[in-house]
Amino acid sequence: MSKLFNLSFILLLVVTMAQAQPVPGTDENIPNLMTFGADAETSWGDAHFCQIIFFTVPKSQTAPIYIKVFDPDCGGENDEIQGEWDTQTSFSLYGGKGSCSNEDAKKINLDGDYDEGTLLASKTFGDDTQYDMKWYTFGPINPSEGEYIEEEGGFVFKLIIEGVSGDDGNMYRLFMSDNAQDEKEVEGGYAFYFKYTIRLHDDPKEMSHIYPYINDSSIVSIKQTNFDWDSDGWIVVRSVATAGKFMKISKDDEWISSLYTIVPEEYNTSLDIQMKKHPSGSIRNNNVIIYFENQYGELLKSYSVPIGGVPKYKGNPEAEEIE
Ligand SMILES: [Ca+2]
Ligand SMILES: [Ca+2]
Ligand SMILES: [Ca+2]
Repeated sequence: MSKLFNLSFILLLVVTMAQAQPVPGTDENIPNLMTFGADAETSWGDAHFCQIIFFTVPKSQTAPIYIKVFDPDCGGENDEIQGEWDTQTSFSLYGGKGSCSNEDAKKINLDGDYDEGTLLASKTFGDDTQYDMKWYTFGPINPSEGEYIEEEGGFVFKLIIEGVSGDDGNMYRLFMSDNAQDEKEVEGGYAFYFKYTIRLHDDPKEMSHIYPYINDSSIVSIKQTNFDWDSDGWIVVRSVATAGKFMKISKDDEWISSLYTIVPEEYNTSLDIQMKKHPSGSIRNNNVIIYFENQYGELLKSYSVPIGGVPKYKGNPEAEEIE
């Protein structure tokens, strides 16, 4: 990656990173992240029982930061019971050398050295009413405890969420805050991920989004893969060059992939992956996995807010219909 590109990318980050630290992000409009216990049937919508989310703190930030988890327990409100509540979910925060640059941490599975780095904090939650619908706070954390990654313009932390045991679904949200008491953004900070396991809305009027970033001019196509979509509605990609193209969606307990061709206008822009439910609203409590790869099989980064803003189609407005 060239120095010039680095600089322009970081400038884009700086100007677009308001509201960057809730995960799922405000623009994503996704209700919750989801991780099932490792003993769950995959047909409930989780196949890996893990989620890895990265947080970048700009190098200008010297004051401590806090990583907060809303509803970290699995029980009571906001979670999905199977039989009785018996699920343990661990949240582990890593920093230091290798934590975020290790290639295994950028894969879909918990294989190899995905947990490389220094374990800064970890907590396992069961059916803990004291954390039900409440925030749990990791920190204070010194920004320099993250791994410095020049391409990201700062120190990066890795949060691994793992469904250790049990068969229930744990829903939660995350926030990187500059103080322990409430949720206040770290200026210029942001979150990114390579794979999302999420709960979709029940309300068909809501549209959710994911914003993978096309960072490299060697990308000629991307492959999207999703799991257990229950044939619910549509996934449509929009971009500066595409008014709207359908991507394939999976059935119950099924993986499916489809290809999308990248054109040069899309380099250094985000794609807007729109997830729209079927208007009948008949599919409820829909948990799904989605990720994107380039033609080399490397996972693309998606950002909790779109880098460079939500992409606007720049073609003929009369052509603005879904192909
Ligand atoms: Ca259970
Ligand atoms: Ca929960
Ligand atoms: Ca599902």
